[in-house]
Amino acid sequence: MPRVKIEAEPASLIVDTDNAALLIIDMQRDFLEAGGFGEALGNDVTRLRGAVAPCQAMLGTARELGMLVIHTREGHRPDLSDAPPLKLHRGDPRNRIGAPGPMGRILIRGEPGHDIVPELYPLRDEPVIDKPGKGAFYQTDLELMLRNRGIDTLFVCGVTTEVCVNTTVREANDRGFRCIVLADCCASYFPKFHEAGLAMIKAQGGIFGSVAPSPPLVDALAVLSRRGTKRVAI
Ligand code: TIU
Repeated sequence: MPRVKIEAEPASLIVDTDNAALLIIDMQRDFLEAGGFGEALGNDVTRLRGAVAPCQAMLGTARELGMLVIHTREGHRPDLSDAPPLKLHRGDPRNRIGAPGPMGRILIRGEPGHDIVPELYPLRDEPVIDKPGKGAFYQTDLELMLRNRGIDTLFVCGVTTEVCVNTTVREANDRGFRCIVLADCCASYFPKFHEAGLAMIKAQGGIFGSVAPSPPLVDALAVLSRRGTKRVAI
């Protein structure tokens, strides 16, 4: 059984990597690049760039090991029928969901801005979950996919720490999945919210999950890969 020990907070953990998946949340051009949804909301999108390289390293080592990798994207159908009016009517009408922007219609499936940044682009066999909400379990088949593959542990990366990452981790926790949030692989437009988002997850004995830095995990997974303990894909 391929196992890694992770020095996480609030406590160290042992993970059987055959039962773990890497979940990369919403690393989309709409959030990370100028002219997308994140900027339309008034944010400085450069604040998220720091998470890209750590995510790339984690993604590379997960792929080498044959770990299940799942990507998510927040966005809506072109006819907006899956978007609650409350969400649609938020903010300046010129910058709302569905409005035209330099990367196509804002936060709409199929538009360039909705897609994942090139550095972390999914491989053909990696599931991509299109989600209408902040949480990756809400109105998606993510839970079914995880249960079908016997996954009980999620390494969670992505943006933003306090919004879609936190919402997804809370949803996962209620469904019995253990989450290990990789701190440097997540980012927020607000550094204080990034820290608070991580603090809320690991407080009270890990009330929603655990938090760990990615580099030691990347190294430990690389050792497993070299030993040839690649997961047999289902
Ligand atoms: N606004 C913000 O911080 N985040 C989102 O709207 N979506 C995600 O976090 N993906």
